[in-house]
Amino acid sequence: MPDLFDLDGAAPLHLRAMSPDAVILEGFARQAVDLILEKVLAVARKAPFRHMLVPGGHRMSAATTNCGPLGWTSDRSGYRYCPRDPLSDEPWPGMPPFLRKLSLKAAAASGYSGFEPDACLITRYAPGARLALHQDKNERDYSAPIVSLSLGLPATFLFGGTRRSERPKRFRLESGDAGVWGRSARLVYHGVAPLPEGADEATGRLRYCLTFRRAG
Ligand code: MD3
Ligand code: FE
Repeated sequence: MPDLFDLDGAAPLHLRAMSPDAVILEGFARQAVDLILEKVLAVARKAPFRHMLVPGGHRMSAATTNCGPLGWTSDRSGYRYCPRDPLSDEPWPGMPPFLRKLSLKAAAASGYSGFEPDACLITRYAPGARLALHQDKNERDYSAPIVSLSLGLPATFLFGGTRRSERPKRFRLESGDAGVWGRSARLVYHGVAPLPEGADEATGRLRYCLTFRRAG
């Protein structure tokens, strides 16, 4: 494995704090982008990306899939975590150990030891796709952080407050950046601005975001 992941080694961590409990580990997984992408595409061969229907009746502009024991799903009646892919009625693909370990290292580097994710939601953005301001509150236990890995085209992340009315601050998320969101940041409103056109050497005109969660 590349040296970068020897956190006991000399690899420097570039931290950007959005708030006291929301931190970006810049370039944390930059050396692993190709391998992460390979794992994502392997998951998507078994559980294809799809545009979920949301309670308002619209379809999401971003496409999603999952790996791990639980997967995030949505339909007209609401959001929930399920052990099976509703498209196939099969269990979600297993969480690749390499991805799980990366998420544990990012969590540990940010002060969360013992992170045990049971869900990894993978979101794919094409140009124009966005994620409206929302809270992640379908998980059972908010004491666990959410760990994210960004892959491919850069995006503008919107980081608000615990009330929807708070105007969000904008941050750029680049390929290989990790994020760790816990404690006072766990229930913050956040979103992603419409993805601009671009060309990434690994993903072409796409962005992927992996979010590791303790859902059940
Ligand atoms: C801050 N995804 O999947 S990842 C999501 O870039 C989601 O695809 C965004 O929001 C994306 O729900 C952002 C970073 C992230 C994830 C969860 C958070 C930031 C968060 C939960 C609370 C606060
Ligand atoms: Fe979210």
